[in-house]
Amino acid sequence: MPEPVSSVSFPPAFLWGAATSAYQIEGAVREDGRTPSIWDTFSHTPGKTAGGEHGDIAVDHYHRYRDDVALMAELGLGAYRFSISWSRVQPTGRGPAVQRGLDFYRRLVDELLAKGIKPAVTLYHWDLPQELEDAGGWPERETAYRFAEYAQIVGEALGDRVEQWITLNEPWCSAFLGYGSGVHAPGRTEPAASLRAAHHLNLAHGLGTTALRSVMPARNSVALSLNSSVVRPLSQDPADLAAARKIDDLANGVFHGPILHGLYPESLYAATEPVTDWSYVLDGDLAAINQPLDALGLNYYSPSLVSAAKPDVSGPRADGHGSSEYSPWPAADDVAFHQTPGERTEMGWTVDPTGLHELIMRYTREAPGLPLYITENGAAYDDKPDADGRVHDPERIAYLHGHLRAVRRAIADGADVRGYYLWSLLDNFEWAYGYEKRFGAVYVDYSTLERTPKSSAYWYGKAARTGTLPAVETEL
Ligand code: IFM
Repeated sequence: MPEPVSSVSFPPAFLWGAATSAYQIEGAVREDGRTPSIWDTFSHTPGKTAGGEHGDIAVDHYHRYRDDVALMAELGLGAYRFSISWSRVQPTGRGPAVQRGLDFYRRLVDELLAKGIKPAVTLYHWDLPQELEDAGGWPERETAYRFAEYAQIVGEALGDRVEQWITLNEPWCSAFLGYGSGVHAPGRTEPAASLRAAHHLNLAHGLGTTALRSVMPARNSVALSLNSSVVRPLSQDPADLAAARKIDDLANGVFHGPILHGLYPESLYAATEPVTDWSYVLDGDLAAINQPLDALGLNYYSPSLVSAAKPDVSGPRADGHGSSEYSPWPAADDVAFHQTPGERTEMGWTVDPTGLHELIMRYTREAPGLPLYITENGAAYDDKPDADGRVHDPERIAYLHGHLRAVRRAIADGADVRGYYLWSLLDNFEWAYGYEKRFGAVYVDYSTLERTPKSSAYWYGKAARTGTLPAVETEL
């Protein structure tokens, strides 16, 4: 018998959080010593973002963080995942820290702790200091060493109060959207450089983990957040299965291979041979990357459906990662992406909670014993206030309900999922899409920056306070 909808309960210690990232919400890009990151440069380059929008003000969280924390507390959230702007802390990407930059995060953490909300810090959510990109960016090995230095600085400053640490958010996007398709900063379209970037991001994770642990109390947890793809083949045809395998290597194996198992898959080396010889993987790198983790963060939105490309078929790419004439997938011109069937969000991403269950179970097998967190999950919809100024978003409630049920089902199936961070707390700057895609549980009026919790925020807050999913039709 299917479980009655209103009785889906979570373990008492389950963390109910929301997530954001620095460039998407902070604004204040020229304050207190902060210098440009690659996203400042990219978003101010004509033609790179929808309507030329940028994060100069974003949702002004830098000045409104106290109100935002108060809102989280009123909703009943137990945890908040945010990222640190590297160029606020180290304006040139190297050398001593700017204390004014760190002080902002000290104040934010203190405010969260005072309200009983657990902070989770992400060190890198895509905003590389521009000076480091000018020196070559992630395709250069030096950037990994610079990241370790930065990790140590932030660990020293906040490690006494923040227990949950995430080194990198979605390194796939940094490497392959940033240096492959160029739809993200720094906007380079160099397949070989995208694979070098992936390796140096892995190295940065490993060196950063070691640096954090050298300065933080042992009780703290170090993880990273992967946007691992759930890759499904269009058919059981061997060519389609091979296409799915290739994308799985390029989306997942390229990161979890070295991080969890200390090796890159042989099939990845073989598939990428036309593009790179991997000579930048130096002796000792794989051991440096393969640091024991305390947890793994999974970000999930939608699955991918792939097949072998048919020579006579061409058409728009359907891999959901923005439009570019360049592919983010190196050496994969023989793979075609298909739209998965079903209802879609404003991003065009299919709503499919079964993918989240599948992903969790995969990592339960891939990394037995490693606690998992869903560090991002959510949906963009075309939310608008009604005549009374209230924002009703029943589609988002249904989305959250479906995906949280999938998480609960995975726990029942033996997965050790410890928490869930809704993406996102607030409507914000959705990268190349500017402000037109609203992922927030809290609506932001971009002309006044006024915040209005949507009905999904109240629904999710109730789930957080009770540990049980309210019925979807609950009017809150
Ligand atoms: O907004 C992004 C976030 O920065 C990283 N993960 C996906 C989200 C939605 O696209």
